[in-house]
Order: sequence, then C-alpha cells, then structure tokens
Amino acid sequence: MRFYGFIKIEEPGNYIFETCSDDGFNFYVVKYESMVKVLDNDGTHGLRCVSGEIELEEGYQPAIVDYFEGKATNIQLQLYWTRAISTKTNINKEYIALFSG
Ligand SMILES: [Ca+2]
Repeated sequence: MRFYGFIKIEEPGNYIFETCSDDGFNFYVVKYESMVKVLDNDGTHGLRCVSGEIELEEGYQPAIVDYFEGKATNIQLQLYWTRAISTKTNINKEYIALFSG
C-alpha cells in the first residue's frame, strides 16, 4: 500500500531516518520534484532495521510511504528520526585500520 503525505521540518539540515519493519517498508521524500528513496527495507522479511540520511529544507516536505505485509502473523513498523549533528567528512586515517586477508 502506498501512502502520500507530508513531513514537517522545523529546522533545515540533515536528518537520519531509521525504520524497523516486518515486512516491507520504503520511505521517500520528494525533493526538486523527484522521489528520493530515504529508506529501503523492501521485500518479505522478519523485523529488520535500515537507516538513511537526507538533507531537508524547512517546511512541509512531501513524503511517500510504501508498506507491504507478507505473513500477517508478525506485523511491526517503527519509524525514527534524528538530526545529523554534522555533515559527512572523509574518515581520517587515525580512525580506521584495514588489513588484507
Ligand atoms: Ca510480516
């Protein structure tokens, strides 16, 4: 099922959304007249969480939600958000170590 609506943004900036759903759930925001997929948790699955980040302007932003229920024995849908405190940067080499197999 597809639902159309709005999300109210009081402060512009980057927002991190997270969903935990059973089963499928996709979340889109319409930016510059294009659907931007923020969360992709599609398909048939048990409770599974995914997150995504998007920069949003202040105001009522058009939002679209797809929800799909596979087995009706287990139904869960949670949606969270938080403001991203800063924008993404390159990871400094002091903070990451990788070794070849
Ligand atoms: Ca289910």
